[in-house]
Order: sequence, then structure tokens, then C-alpha cells
Amino acid sequence: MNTYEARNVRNVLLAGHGGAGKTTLLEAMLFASGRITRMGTVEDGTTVSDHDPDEQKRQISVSLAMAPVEWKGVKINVLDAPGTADFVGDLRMAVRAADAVIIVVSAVDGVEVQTEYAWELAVEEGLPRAIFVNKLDRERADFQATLDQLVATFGTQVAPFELPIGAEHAFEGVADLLHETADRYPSGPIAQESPWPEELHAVADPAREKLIEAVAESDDALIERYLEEGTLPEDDIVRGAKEGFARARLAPVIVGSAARAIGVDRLLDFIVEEFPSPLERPPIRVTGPNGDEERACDPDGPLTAYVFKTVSDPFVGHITMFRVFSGRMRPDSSVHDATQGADERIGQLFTLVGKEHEPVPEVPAGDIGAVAKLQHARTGDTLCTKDRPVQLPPIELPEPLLAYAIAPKTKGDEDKLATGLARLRDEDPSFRVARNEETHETVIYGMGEAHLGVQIERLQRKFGVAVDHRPAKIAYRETLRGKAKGHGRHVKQTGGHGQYAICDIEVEPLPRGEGFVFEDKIFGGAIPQQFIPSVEKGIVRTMAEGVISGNPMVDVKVTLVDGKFHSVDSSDMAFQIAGSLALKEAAEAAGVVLLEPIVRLSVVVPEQFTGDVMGDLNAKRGKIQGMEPIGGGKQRIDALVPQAEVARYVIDLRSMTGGRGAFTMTFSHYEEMPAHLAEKVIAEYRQAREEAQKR
Ligand SMILES: Nc1nc2c(ncn2[C@@H]2O[C@H](COP(=O)(O)OP(=O)(O)O)[C@@H](O)[C@H]2O)c(=O)[nH]1
Ligand SMILES: [Mg+2]
Repeated sequence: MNTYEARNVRNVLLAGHGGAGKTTLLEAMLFASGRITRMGTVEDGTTVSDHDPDEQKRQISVSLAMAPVEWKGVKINVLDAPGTADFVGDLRMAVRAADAVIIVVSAVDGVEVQTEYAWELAVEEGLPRAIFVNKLDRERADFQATLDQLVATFGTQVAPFELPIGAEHAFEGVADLLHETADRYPSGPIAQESPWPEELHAVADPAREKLIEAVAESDDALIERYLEEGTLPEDDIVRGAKEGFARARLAPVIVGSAARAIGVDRLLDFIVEEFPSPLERPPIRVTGPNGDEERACDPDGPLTAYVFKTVSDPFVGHITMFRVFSGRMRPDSSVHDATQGADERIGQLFTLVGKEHEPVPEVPAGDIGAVAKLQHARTGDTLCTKDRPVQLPPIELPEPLLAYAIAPKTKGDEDKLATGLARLRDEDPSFRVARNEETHETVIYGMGEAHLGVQIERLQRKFGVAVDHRPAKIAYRETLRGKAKGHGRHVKQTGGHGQYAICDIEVEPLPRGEGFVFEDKIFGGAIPQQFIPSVEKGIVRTMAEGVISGNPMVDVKVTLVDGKFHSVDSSDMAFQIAGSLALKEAAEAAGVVLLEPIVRLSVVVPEQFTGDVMGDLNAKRGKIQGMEPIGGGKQRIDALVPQAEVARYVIDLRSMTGGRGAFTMTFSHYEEMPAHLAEKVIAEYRQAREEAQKR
């Protein structure tokens, strides 16, 4: 692969709802450019981009992939992002590596959840956005309805630059509103151009008027001229369109069918002519030891590269994909990972064409490349020079929404599991791993069932460790209902070294959140000073284990009021045991209640789903705290809900709202659990304990 100067590079991200046709579009681009001689299909698992076995099995993209498309002397680095909510992590990280976004929309399904999410991400990142209306060859494809939805959802900056010629099975080409030409595809992906057919003027003329109006509205000087003259000269339209797009004030709509490679060559032309090169993007902001600074796209500037994806590869170990913003990445060199604070050895550089590696001599500013076998680099890291260490601002990722406890199927696989989990976590920042010492579980957190399902399969396929998984345990708490006394007697004196310890305690509940208080009210040396901490230790250990459900006991005051000791047989351990026995007896007398964690849920849904969501939250023992409109036809509902009821909320909300809802969940406080539900938790604990004892 040749090296391209930045002015001849385009970094383009394909984003949009799953199934809209992003992967097929990249396939069609590679086909139109002659890179591949035959198009693969998602159904056959033969596309360049969906090369991962998980993707071929599910026929969806689950991780970001890329391929360079060389077109008319320009290299277009096309990033193909997953389109399902479970895999937003990759999309979120990839946005920063791009200079413009193409939102792919199906003309059959219209604007969908992830269409809006992709648009919002591009707006947040200040990236120019174009829209490719795809699947116009499909039955029930409706360009006008899709366009109306796009304008209704994203505003009047959405402007058609093309119209389809023919519809559904008769879809045959594209009418260019800017240049007033018609392109048809009698054979292959390259258009045959002709003037507009007569019958097209009826729809194309008004559409062209609308386009001129949208271009005018994208620029103050142009709108003035437009209002004066009622139109704009050709040059102004073409220049205004390019600038309006580059300044993200105009979102051009391009049309086609990726599966039939119709309109794809035109899209490539549009990218080359209208999309900004890295030189036309604002400099990147970084933070260094001397504060913030800007770094422009200059191959002779200090190295600044951003790692937007890492992949574990069965053959070469680890692949790191990066975008260079300033300087050059050179092979056989040493760079500094400012995020990890570690040096990295850069070996052979290459560009990725799906899973294929194509060597490149270097990766200069503005371009995207890859390297294998880095030791420390993780997705989101900044690579730079050691003498001028800087970092790009961290990217905020949505909080993981689903938690599974996992354990290796085979005893002895713990190390393999730990290695695999660490690798998967390095690759995917939206995937979290934690060891819960309280429940003794290894817990993985992800964006949904598909996300965690894929990670579990990768553990098996890439790291050779099979795991069992189940919902992560809820961190319940125990506390006391009332006051009571407890007597702990541990006496074993049957010859030889005996054990002797007796203690008497009084227990009482404390207000929520007050923790544990131990008071020593021993008089007259009933228990020698050195054994009083032993009693407390025994009590604290038993509280940590819980007395009825295996969950820690909290918010309790224990007063040590009396006891007995033996000058020989009393010991630290004996009094620990006596303390523990006293607590168990007192707790039983006082009554133990289970506390459940309550979370604060903030759910955002389109208005039409408010009733269902509220009803569901009520059924989940939720307490609605408030509801307010937040614009865009959406409502935010705040509620306090028992965590146990919403452990799988990501799945429930998606099924209630067709994936149109989003939520955040944060721990709020503990509350007493209704007795009938507490009994279930206790029964489950007892059963699990019995089974564990049998094993
Ligand atoms: N008829 C038709 N089907 C398409 C077109 N583009 C994609 N598809 C099909 O739509 C499905 C989803 O495509 P895919 O490229 O995986 O979408 P992605 O999830 O956005 O990457 C696959 O079955 C494709 O074959 C198109 O232009 N026309
Ligand atoms: Mg895909």
C-alpha cells in the first residue's frame, strides 16, 4: 500500500442502526474501487469487514473493522462500526479517529434508535455528517418517507443531494441534484451518466430548489444573496455545499443500494470531493505536563497518535489500531504510551483490510495504521514521544448495564480465565471485570446480553477457557429488627489443652448507614482486657458472613456486658468463638431483617412509551420520583427501584421500547426488604450452602 499525503486521505466512519447496510456498503466500496472482484455477503459470512467468527455466526458486526478504499488518487480509510446498542463501546472509540461520519439508513426501516445515537455522537464530536439512504432496491423501500423522517428527526440541515431513479425492484440509478445528471448501472458498479430524463424534472426540480435553499441557509452570506436573487449561482452552490458540510451545518443525503452497488461510486466521488481531509479539520487538543496545547495535522510535528481499537489475534497476539494526529509513526522505533506511562517498541506497521495486514512504510499525520504485539497499549490510549508526553481527553463511555458472575467450567482454569479477561478488558473499554470479595464472585459487566455472550464465547475461542455464567449476586445486607441479649459459651475442657470463654452481649439496631459500634461495659475484669478485642473480632467476622443469608450485617450496636474466663484455657480464639456464638443467639432473638440495595434509575424514553415504562416500574416495586419532558419528544422518568428488580433492565427496557429507551442506574441506599421476598433469598442461600457442603 502506498503512503498518502494527508490532503489525499479521508477518514470516514460508517455508523447507524444494525442491519442498515454499513458492512455491505464497505463491501460495495471495495468492489467499486476494484479492490475485490466479487462482493461477499453478510449472509454467507464472506464480507471483508465481518471477518470475526462471532460476526459470521450472528450475521451482525460485533466489533469495529476497517479497510482502505483507494479512489481516484485518494485513500479513504473506512471504519465500519457495529450498529447495536450492545457494542456502542467500539463505535464510541472510533468516532474520534474519523474526520466525518456517514450515517447509513435503510429506506425500508427509516430512522431507528442507533441512527439517532450515531447522529448525536457525531454532533458531540463536531464531525460533519452525511447520510446514505440504502436498500432502495428492496420491496417497501420508501425514499420520500425516509427523507421526511430524517428531516423531522435531525432538522432542515438534512438536504437531499440526490434522488433515486426508479423504486424497489425497478430502482436503477441516481439523479444528481447538484450537477443535474442521471447515473444508471446497467452492468457493474460504475455509473453510466446521462442528462435527466424528462419525466424526472417534475420531482427533481423542486428537490433541487430545496437543496439550494438548504445550502443558502448554511451560510450567512449565501442566505443574504439567496433572499435577494431568489437562487444562487452554480459556483456558490457547489462551494456552499462543501463548506456547509465541512462546518456540519449541512447533512447531504446520498442514495443507493449497497447490495447492488448502485450509487456507491458516486458516494466515493462525493467523499473525495466534499469530505474534509485531515488538514481541513481543527487541530487536536491534548494535555501535557505544561497544560493544554493544540497539535495540528503536521507530519513534522511531535508524534501524537490515538489508539481507537485493540484486537486479540490468534496468530499475531495483539493488534493495535491507531490514528496519527501529528508527527509520523515509524517502524522499528520506540514510542511512549502516555496513558499507561510505559514505553512501547513499534515493529512492522501495516494497514488493516478486514483481517488482512498490508505492510506500510510509515503512518504519517492524518492517516490510520496498525501494529502488532504492543505490550501495554489499550483502547483509548495516547502514543507520543517520551520527551513531550501528552494525552487526548478521555472518552466517556456509557456505564455497563448488565452483570454476570462467571466461573471456569474446569477447575484449574483460573489463570487462563484471568489472562483472557484482562485481554478482553484491554480491548473493549465498555467491558468491565471485577472480583467481588464479598460474594466471592468474578463479575463481568457489559452493555447487554449479546455483548456478554460474545465475550464469553471469545474466552472459549481465543483463550481456551469455558465458563459458567449466571446473574451476579445482589449485595443484600442484614441488620437487626430490635434489641436482644446473647450468651456465647465456648467451653471444651476434656483433658489436655482446653478452651474456655463465656461472654454476654446486648445488641440493638442503629439508624441506616451508621455501621457498627462495639461498646465494652465489662466491670471487675470479668473478661481480661486482652480478650475483649477477641470478642469484638469474633463478632465482626460473623457479621461479615451474615447470620441468615450470607450477606454482611450492618448498622448494629453491640455492648459487651459480662463474661467468664479461665486462667489457662481462655485464649484469643476461644473468645472469638464465644463472641460469634453470642451474636448469633442475640440476632435470632432480636430478629434479623434483610436490606436490599435501592438504585436510582433515570430512564429516558420517547413519550409514547412513558405509560408502559411507569407501569413496569410500579410492577418492579419502583417509587416514581419525578417525570419531565426533556425535548425531542422524550420524557425522563426518575425512580427508586430495588436493584434485584432491575438487574436485567437493559433487556426489559429494550423489549418495551424497541430499543428506543436509555437509562442510567446508580446506587442510592438500603431499604428493608418485604418479608416474603427476603424469605426467598434466605431459602436460596440455605439451598446453595447445603449443595456446597454435599460437594
Ligand atoms: N436488498 C438489500 N439488502 C441489503 C442492502 N444492504 C444491506 N443489505 C442486507 O441487509 C442486511 C444487513 O446488512 P449489513 O451490511 O450487515 O448491515 P450493518 O449491520 O449496518 O452492517 C444483510 O442481510 C444485507 O445483505 C441493500 O442495499 N439492499
Ligand atoms: Mg455491520
